[in-house]
Amino acid sequence: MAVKPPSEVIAIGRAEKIGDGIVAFLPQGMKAYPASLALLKPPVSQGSPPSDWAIRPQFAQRSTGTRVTVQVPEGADLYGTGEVTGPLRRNGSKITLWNTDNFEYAREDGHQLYQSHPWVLGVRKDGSAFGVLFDSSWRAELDTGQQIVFASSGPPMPVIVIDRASPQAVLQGLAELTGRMPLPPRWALGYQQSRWSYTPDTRVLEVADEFRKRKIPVDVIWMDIDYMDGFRVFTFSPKDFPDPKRLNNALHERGFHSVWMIDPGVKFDPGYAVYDRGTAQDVWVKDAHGSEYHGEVWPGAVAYPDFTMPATRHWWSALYQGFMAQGVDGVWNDMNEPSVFKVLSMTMPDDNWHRGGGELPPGPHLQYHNVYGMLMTRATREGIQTALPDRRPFVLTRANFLGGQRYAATWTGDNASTWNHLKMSIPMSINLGLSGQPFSGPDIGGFSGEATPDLWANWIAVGAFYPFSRGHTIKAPQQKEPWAFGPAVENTARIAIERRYRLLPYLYTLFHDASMDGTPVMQPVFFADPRDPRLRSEEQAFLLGRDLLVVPAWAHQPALPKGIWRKVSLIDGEAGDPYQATLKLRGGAIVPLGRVVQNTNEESLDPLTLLVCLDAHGEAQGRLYEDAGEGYGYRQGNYRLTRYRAQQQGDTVRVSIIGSEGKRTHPARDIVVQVITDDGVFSGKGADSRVSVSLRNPH
Ligand code: NBV
Repeated sequence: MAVKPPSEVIAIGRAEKIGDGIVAFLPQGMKAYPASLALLKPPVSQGSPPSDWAIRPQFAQRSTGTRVTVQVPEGADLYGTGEVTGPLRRNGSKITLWNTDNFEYAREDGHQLYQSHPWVLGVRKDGSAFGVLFDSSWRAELDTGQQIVFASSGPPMPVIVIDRASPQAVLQGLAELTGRMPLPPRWALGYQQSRWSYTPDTRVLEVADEFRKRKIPVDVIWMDIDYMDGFRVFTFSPKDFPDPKRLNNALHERGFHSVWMIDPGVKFDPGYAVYDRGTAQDVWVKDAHGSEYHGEVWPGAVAYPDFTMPATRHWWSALYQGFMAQGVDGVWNDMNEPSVFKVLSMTMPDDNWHRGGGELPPGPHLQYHNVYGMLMTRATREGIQTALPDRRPFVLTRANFLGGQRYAATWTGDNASTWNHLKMSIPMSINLGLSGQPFSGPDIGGFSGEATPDLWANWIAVGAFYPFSRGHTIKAPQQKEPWAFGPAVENTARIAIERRYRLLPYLYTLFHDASMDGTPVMQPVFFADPRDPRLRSEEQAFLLGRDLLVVPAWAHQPALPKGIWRKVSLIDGEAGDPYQATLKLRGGAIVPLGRVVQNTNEESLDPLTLLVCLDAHGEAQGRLYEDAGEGYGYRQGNYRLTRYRAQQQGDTVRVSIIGSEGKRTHPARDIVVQVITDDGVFSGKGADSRVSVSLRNPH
């Protein structure tokens, strides 16, 4: 009897250039590029790849699925691979791509979390870079050793390789392929406060008022599952949240926005309108025998919408019409791995059946599990967009997939109040950014367990600089609001959050950049100099954009990029606080700052402050992006992107506008320029776009 070889090589059937420095490889037998959930649109061939193209996948068929191997150029450092625990540098790691509700990251040591990104970024010794995208949603193991091995439980898939001059350029290529994060509303960049749960509605307002009373800036308050009527999605508890519209109005009056949770599981409860209508429209995931599948979650038995079906997504989207009409501003999609209680797998069976439709073929859960959350957020986003066509949707999701930045921001799930999880949060968010998702952050303070005042203070001091900055906690007696740890920690929190608010004009400019070309907001330090081998593993310090380096107070002796980096101070009092992260400005950069405001509804840019750090030639440049902060006027050109230049001539630094874009008129406002030098900070003021600063009298 012939023994089947364990692995049969499949030749490359087609290799096609599909972009600048981008080649798609199709295994033999694959006639056309199949429907892709990761890609924004089907790739279009631009002819043959360059003859010297170096990185090529090798495909093999195995009894258990498909194995793809890619040789890693000698000395290359690997990154990306999505949301996983462990070091920033991914060489030598093994992860499982199978979205998993992973409380405290305890399962599989956190090598399998809520999201899947079949994507590896490589940076060669010379600073040039490549990326490998395995275009498959099936369960897979991703091994990033001497070679990259992607072992999928599914059929052969296309593999796309990007090869460009720098890691930044490779990430732009990833964004060309998988799409960009749409520009969020500006309020979503503010500090946000959550807990499981603020209930009843009066408690929500108490917390909101407490922030205002204590003058701690904040923009958003979050409603976790307990606002619902018996955990039925799209309902409100008649006892605790009898009038959500009134609550939202009251929050809006206080300058807050509100985000409310919606889970995918719909209570199996004949008589409950959402369940009844879903059943009538036949939207549920089926088991292997074709019956409605039920799993158990918060409400007890639930049915799960089959988001692979266009009709289901349409039905789900329509549910947001009434929901958003309650004055809800944003939506939080949780439990969408999908999570199922009381089963070992913690999710639905592999052979449950998704019916697909449109471009998606029908298939088993094993195929669609990893994109369940992404398809849910796609429908959520579309629903919000239809309900509130003039607003920018804000969706936060726990589960997602490569390309999911098109639909939702993300947080890193149920972390713990430990030092380890605080430290890990930085490489996790950086690697999400290096996997296409610029808008992420962990639960500040840690979700589960008790945070000591010291830990919480350290966490908020750094947490103010995550792209997504939200404090959250599990249902437990401990309060984790900024004032819950006593006056000293409250002061640390106020300073940290005020620093974020001063930086919002810069942050918003970075979000604008990310929405244009996929450049991450939070960046690894090696982005400052991809050729410098010392920076490749730095994972405590990080960059915000190109110009600002954040060094946590606990990060001892991080490797810093060469060149001029000068310490800057944003808030009086920060110097005396041992918890605050050190912020360093790059020589050659101008960073725009606003005033401290209590929320983003307040005008913060009069005066506009420009922080200047001159390079060795006495020059610096920077940009400021401004628009209405909400809505789509910016797409009609109603924005302003201003470029500033500072030049030293003798003892004077002159700052002027060297270009601007957009129809938004140039606002009449004061400009304060602060030039950071080794001898101190020199300031100047001006009413218009030309400001001179004398370098004779430091502050
Ligand atoms: O809805 C409750 C929680 C939520 O607070 C948390 O952020 C999610 O990650 N949710 C998980 C469900 C229960 C977790 C034990």
